[in-house]
Amino acid sequence: MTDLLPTTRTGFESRFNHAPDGLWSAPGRVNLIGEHTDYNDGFVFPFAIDRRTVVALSLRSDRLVRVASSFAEEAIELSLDELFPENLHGWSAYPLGVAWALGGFGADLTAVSGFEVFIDSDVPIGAGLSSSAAIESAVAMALNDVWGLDLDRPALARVGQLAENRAVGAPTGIMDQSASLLGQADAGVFLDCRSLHSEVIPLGFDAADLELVIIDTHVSHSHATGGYAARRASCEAGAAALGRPALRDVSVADLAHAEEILDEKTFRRVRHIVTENQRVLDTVRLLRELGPTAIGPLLDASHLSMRDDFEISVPELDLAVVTAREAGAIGARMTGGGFGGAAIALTPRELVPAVEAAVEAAFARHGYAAPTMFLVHAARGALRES
Ligand code: GAF
Repeated sequence: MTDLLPTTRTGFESRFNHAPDGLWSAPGRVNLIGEHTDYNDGFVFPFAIDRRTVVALSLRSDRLVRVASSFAEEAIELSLDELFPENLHGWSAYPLGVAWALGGFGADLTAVSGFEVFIDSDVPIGAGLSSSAAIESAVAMALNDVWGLDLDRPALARVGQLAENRAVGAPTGIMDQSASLLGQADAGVFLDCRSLHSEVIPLGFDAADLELVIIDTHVSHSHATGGYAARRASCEAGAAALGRPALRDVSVADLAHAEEILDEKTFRRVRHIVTENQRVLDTVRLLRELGPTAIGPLLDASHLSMRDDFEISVPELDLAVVTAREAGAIGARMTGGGFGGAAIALTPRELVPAVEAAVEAAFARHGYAAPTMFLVHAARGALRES
C-alpha cells in the first residue's frame, strides 16, 4: 500500500464525479549499473524504487478518453478515433501514448471503450528516476486489465517503450519500463536487453548496512533532445563500422581492433558500451559471490567511463560523485541517461549524514544550486492495488 492511494481515489472522484473501476501503481527506477547499454542489445541492472505513480481508471461506455493528474491543471480530452502520436503533446503523451501503443500489441483501437484516468505520483520529476516509465507502466497495467488484453510484463514494457519512442519522441531503450514492471523488493533486475530474459537478484544492501543515496543535482535533462540521440547514433555507427549487429556483439578483446578502424570519438563511445556491459556482468557476479560491499569499484569505473568516454556527465554530477566518495561512499556514479539528473552513492549507513553534508557543502562552495538527497530502497514492480 502506498499513501497515494486515498488521494488518487479522491482526485479521480473530484474530477470525474464517480468512483474508479480500480487503482494500479508502478514505481520509478534507479539504475545501479549499465548505462546506455539497453539500446545496444546489452545488459542492465536497475531496481524499482519505493517511489510510485498511482493511476485510478474507469472505462466509459463511449469512445472518449479523459486524462487528469495531480501535476497539471488541465485535463485532456480526446476521442480514441483521434489517438495518434502526432496529436499527443506534453505530459499526457505518456498515458495516451501507452493507449495508442497497445494498438500494436493486440488492442483493437477501433473497438475498445474510452476511459477516464487520474494520475498521481511521488517519483521526483527530472531526477533521472524514470517518472515517465512509472506513468507508462501503471497505465499499461490498468488498460491491460480493463481492455482484457492479457499481455505479460515484458510485453507491457515494450508498450511503454513504444509510447516513449513514438508519442513522446525520445529514442530510449527498454530498461526503465522493464525495471518498473519486473522489480521486486530488495532485489535488482538483471536484464538481457536482446533476449529480454531477466533475473531478479537480491541486493543485500540492508544486511550489509549499506544505503543507496540519491543526489539529485536539479540540472535538467531531456531524452527527447540532442545528446541522447547523438550517443545512440554513434553507437549504431560504431557497430556498423565493426560489421556487428549491435555493440553487444563487440567484446573487450575486440577493442584493440576497434581502435584501429574507428575515429577517436566513435571509439570512445564504443569503449564505454563494451566495458559497461562487462561491468554489469561483473557486478552481478560479485554481488552473488561476495555481496554488495564488493561492487564499489565497478560503480566508480562506470562513472569515469561515462564522464570521459561517453561524455554524458556534467560538472555537478562529477562533483557529487567525487565528494561522496571522499566522504565515505564505497562507490558512486551518475545514473540514467545523463546530461543532468542524479548521481547515486552506495554508502555505509552510518556515513550517510557525512556524505550528505559534504555534498551539500561542496555544491555551496562551487555556487551550484543545492542538491536534493534522499535514500531509495528496492521495491516491488507494477501492480493492481484495488
Ligand atoms: C534513459 C533511457 F530511457 C533508458 O532506455 C536508458 O538508455 C538510459 O537512459 C541510459 O542507460 O533512462
